Amino acid sequence: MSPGELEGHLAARRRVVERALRTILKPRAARPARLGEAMRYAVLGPGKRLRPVLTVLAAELVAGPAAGTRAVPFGCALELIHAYSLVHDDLPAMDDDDERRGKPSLHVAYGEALAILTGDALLTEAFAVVARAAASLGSSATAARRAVRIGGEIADAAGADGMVAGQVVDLASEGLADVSLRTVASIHRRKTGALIRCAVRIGAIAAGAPERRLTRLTDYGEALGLAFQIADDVLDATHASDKIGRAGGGDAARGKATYPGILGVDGARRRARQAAEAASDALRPFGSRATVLDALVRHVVERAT
Ligand code: GRG
Repeated sequence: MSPGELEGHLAARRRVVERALRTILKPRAARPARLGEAMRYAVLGPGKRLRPVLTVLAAELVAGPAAGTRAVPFGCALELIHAYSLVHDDLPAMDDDDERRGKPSLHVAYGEALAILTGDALLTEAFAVVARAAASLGSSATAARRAVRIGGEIADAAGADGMVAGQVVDLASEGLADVSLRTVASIHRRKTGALIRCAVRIGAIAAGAPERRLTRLTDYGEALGLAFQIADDVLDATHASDKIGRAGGGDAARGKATYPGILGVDGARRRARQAAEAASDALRPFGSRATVLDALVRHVVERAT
């Protein structure tokens, strides 16, 4: 599949996701206007929507286009959590970044207190979205079980054993001289990988994937998450600021533990390519129906080469 064809597939799903996000974030009577505005600023900027698009693609792969449409709100819930994580990550107490997605970070635009509260609101809203979307899976006991499972999967991926854990270990490792490859892998698996893996899984669960298919898609999501994070590290290390929406070189300046820091840029690229191969292997049972997911992981790695 050519890069143009892949972009066409992604853009179509991105449009549906953007529309749903705008509906989720429309002004509400009980919500302070400035909070609503800050939530929209955090979420509706020029992001790639990788996580919700993955959710939709995984659901489509398992059960066709209608299943993809039903999975949209679950993917949007993950995008709200992703946006909250970026807002909090940019805060002075964390990575202290003034820019995100080519714009002032939320705390620069709205102040630190509102940035913290916007993150809180987005995280909470994510679970409200899951609860409201549960009905879209149907009224059967099976549908209810799937919706509850999706809520649990999102909580596990985002919480104290997932993304938050990764962030805690990442901050604790900053500036340390000899962080092992194993620690870097564990930080990345939780900090970035957990939400990406979860995005694929909840799409598959919403669509009713049999467990053996879910296992393969989980393997895909894990390998994609790894490839994505290594590619981001490489782009940061090679100062490709146009591709990452922030100034490059930040990881090294902060003494962050990264793949290029340990393996060198070429070694990191090799590791990313291996992860992409593993992701492609996991898709094999789906045959030609999985060409978009396959092209996506290849594209993630090629961006960094
Ligand atoms: C604050 C609990 C807490 C967690 C923060 C994910 C994260 C954890 C911080 C982000 C730090 C960072 C820049 C990681 C590199 C990989 C990454 C997640 C990049 C941003 O995701 P994209 O590229 O962003 O999907 P867009 O803007 O396209 O949505």
